[in-house]
Amino acid sequence: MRTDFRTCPFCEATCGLEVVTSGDEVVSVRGDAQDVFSHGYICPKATGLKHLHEDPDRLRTPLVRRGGELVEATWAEAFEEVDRRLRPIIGQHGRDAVAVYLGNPNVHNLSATLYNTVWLRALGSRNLYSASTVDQMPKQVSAGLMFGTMLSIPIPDVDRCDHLLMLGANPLVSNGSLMTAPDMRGRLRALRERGGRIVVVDPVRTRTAQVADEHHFIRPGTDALLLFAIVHVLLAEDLTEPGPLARHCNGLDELGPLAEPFTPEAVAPACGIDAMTIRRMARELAAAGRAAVYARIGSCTQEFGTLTNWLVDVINVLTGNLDRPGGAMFPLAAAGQRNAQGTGGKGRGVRFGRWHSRVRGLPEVFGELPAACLAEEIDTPAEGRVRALVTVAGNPALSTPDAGRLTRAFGELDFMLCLDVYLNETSRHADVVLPAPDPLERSHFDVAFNQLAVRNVANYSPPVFDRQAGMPDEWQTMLRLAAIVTGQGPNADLAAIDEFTAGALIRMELSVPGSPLAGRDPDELLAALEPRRGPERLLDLLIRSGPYGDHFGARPDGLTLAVVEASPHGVDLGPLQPRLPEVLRTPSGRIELTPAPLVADVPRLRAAIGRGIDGSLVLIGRRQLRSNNSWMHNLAPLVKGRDQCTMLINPADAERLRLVDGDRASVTSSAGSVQVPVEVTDTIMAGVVSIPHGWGHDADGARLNVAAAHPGVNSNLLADSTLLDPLSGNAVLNGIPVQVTPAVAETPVGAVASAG
Ligand SMILES: Nc1nc2c(c(=O)[nH]1)N[C@H]1C(S)=C(S)[C@@H](COP(=O)(O)OP(=O)(O)OC[C@H]3O[C@@H](n4cnc5c(=O)[nH]c(N)nc54)[C@H](O)[C@@H]3O)O[C@H]1N2
Ligand SMILES: Nc1nc2c(c(=O)[nH]1)N[C@H]1C(S)=C(S)[C@@H](COP(=O)(O)OP(=O)(O)OC[C@H]3O[C@@H](n4cnc5c(=O)[nH]c(N)nc54)[C@H](O)[C@@H]3O)O[C@H]1N2
Ligand code: SF4
Ligand SMILES: [Mo]
Repeated sequence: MRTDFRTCPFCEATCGLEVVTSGDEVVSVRGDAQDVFSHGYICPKATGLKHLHEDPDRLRTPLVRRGGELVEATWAEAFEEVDRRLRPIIGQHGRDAVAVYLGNPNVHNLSATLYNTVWLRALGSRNLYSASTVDQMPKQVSAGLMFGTMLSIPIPDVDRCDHLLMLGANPLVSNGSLMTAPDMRGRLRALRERGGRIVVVDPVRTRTAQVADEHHFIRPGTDALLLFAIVHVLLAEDLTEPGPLARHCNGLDELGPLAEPFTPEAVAPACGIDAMTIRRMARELAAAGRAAVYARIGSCTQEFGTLTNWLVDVINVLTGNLDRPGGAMFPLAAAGQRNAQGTGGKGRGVRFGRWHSRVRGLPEVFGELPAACLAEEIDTPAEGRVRALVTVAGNPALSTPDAGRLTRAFGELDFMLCLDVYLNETSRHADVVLPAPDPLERSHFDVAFNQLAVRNVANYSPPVFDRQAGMPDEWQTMLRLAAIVTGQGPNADLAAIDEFTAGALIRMELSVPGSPLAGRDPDELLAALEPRRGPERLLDLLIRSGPYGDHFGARPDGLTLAVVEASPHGVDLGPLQPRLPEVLRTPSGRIELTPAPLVADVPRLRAAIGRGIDGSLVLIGRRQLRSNNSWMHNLAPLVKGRDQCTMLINPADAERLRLVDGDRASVTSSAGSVQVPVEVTDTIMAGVVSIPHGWGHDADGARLNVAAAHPGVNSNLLADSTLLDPLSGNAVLNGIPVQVTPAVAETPVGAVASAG
């Protein structure tokens, strides 16, 4: 029996786990009571580590399509096939003919966070897509414009906050997002116990709403109107108190005229929240000692996503709560945080639209194009068409809009490569599938989520198990791809490429103005990282040159990977600290409260003021405690019991549509149609229905035996890929107009008649 401590890689909460193993068997997975951040908290998904390790459907060998069938192949054969198929496409049609889609688990994977960029740079395609544009891109755009980098996202300092206003987030189910905070239930309870108040704004009375002091139903997609009305009240009633923030801000005086038309009375009919309540919300925010506004996926995947997320931080500034304890603060992570590099206080800021998508002419954002236009880039003929697709830890067939068209478009590709641990709705279309070690067979460090956490911590997890014979680690697969796309072939010397990668990262660190390593000899630094290789070498470099680092001996008490490794329960780097103005990377060196692209989008919102609620239905999504997007439905303990993929509908709507609990409804949008069992509940507001995403596991050719037994439906067959937040290119996945009717009796549940 052996006990290992490691960080759970499944969601953003980064809980510490105690994993007991015997040989190759996982005996138990429990919360690590000594973890410096999570103190023993876990959710039901944690034991998924055991079931994922044991899942007979999880891929352990590459698959290569031969004579139409995906068959097992050796790693050498698989890489040869990738080389044979991909190189001619690049040669004939250029690099942009290869599109890449990066899925969510990449951010939870150390190999991928450090090595995706290596092979993506080597490929050099402008057709890069990711789950970011079906998720948080609006927040990244607003944060980038206001503070200067895409991860300069203010995080609610929930442990010291007295008043928390939450929109479009259900952390009691999701365990928090863009707010890494294990045990949100405990943290929210503590907030209330110290006399604080929690206000939730959501079209559903969620579990989070149930533990709040106050919950307000809101018509989907109208959060920006509500928030602008709050800004209006703060300004009109002279309730703003930016205090010392004022001298760090540009644009304070421009907010008044912008907010002018957004009176509570004007926006109330569209939001479905009365004007008196909006005024009270604003006054209470202003009166609270330490308050934070926090908005998550419901606020992003909507028509006005970027404006909404901008207004969140405008209010945090106007109430004086940005960058102060108990307000919304900037974390300072140990490794890889762009807004902690070099001198700081100023930077290059962000630029968008350096290139545009071929078909719709949509602008690039942080190097990516909207996932909502991937299908048309494949299936629209003419010069510049995407001919090959590489997916890395993504399942766009279930997670991106107009999934029906995308699935058909896969059939028009000349080559498709999936790096994935399952043969699922997406990878079943691949010509080559390359699996990855399971999470217990690899090391872990949350480069991304430490930058979004309510407390500064660092936690490294070594692998629990050896990788099975022949299985490369995922960073090695990525280097192999780098070699293939640069014409070095499938048998290139990976050690040399890795050596080059580490050297390049060192030179990049040295070139940052104000780098603590300035003037040092790159070869000496590379030698100091010996004998580490792969992600550990890069991670050690990032930690040692980072804000807590030992700066390669210059600060002998500083942090190194070795110090973190020696602390199996994590290193506590303390509560969040004020970081203004050092955190800023805007060209002006100030917070941009009214960036031009955002101001230019305000008229679009103004036009929405007058929208009434006309009795039509709109669709939103939701998350479920025992589910993780599309990919943990093959783990039996997480899917046992009642059908989770149901449509929530208010009793008034159900009665009007003659639907009874347990009936099946047919749901139709401009993109497609699905049939789904109905759950009648007054926890959802009238006029809104909710179907979770990530289901629809009834596809031929997938190898998901458990998931196929309770497939559910693919809600993204209903999402219209033409509906976007224009500034971020983010898909509108909440607030989709739908028609609902009782389903025709003979059609089996889950059957799909896709239009579009
Ligand atoms: N309608 C609607 N759609 C949504 C959302 C919504 O709220 N509503 N939410 C959106 C959000 S927030 C997100 S993040 C996306 C998620 O969208 P995706 O990232 O496209 O989908 P996932 O379900 O996370 O799929 C992850 C894939 O990675 C594979 N995988 C898991 N671990 C590894 C690994 O270590 N290596 C490799 N190579 N593969 C691995 C899994 O088998 C799976 O195929 O969905 C989005 N789609
Ligand atoms: N158990 C579990 N945990 C997860 C995931 C999972 O699939 N399962 N996925 C992970 C991922 S990838 C992410 S991005 C995070 C997301 O984390 P959260 O943002 O907390 O996600 P949800 O639980 O979907 O909560 C979103 C809420 O927004 C509401 N909403 C929908 N439309 C609107 C709107 O227009 N306005 C307002 N105000 N509210 C609206 C929905 O009713 C829902 O309650 O969760 C992560 N954690
Ligand atoms: S809350 Fe997230 S990180 Fe914590 S145990 Fe559950 S899935 Fe893992
Ligand atoms: Mo996400």
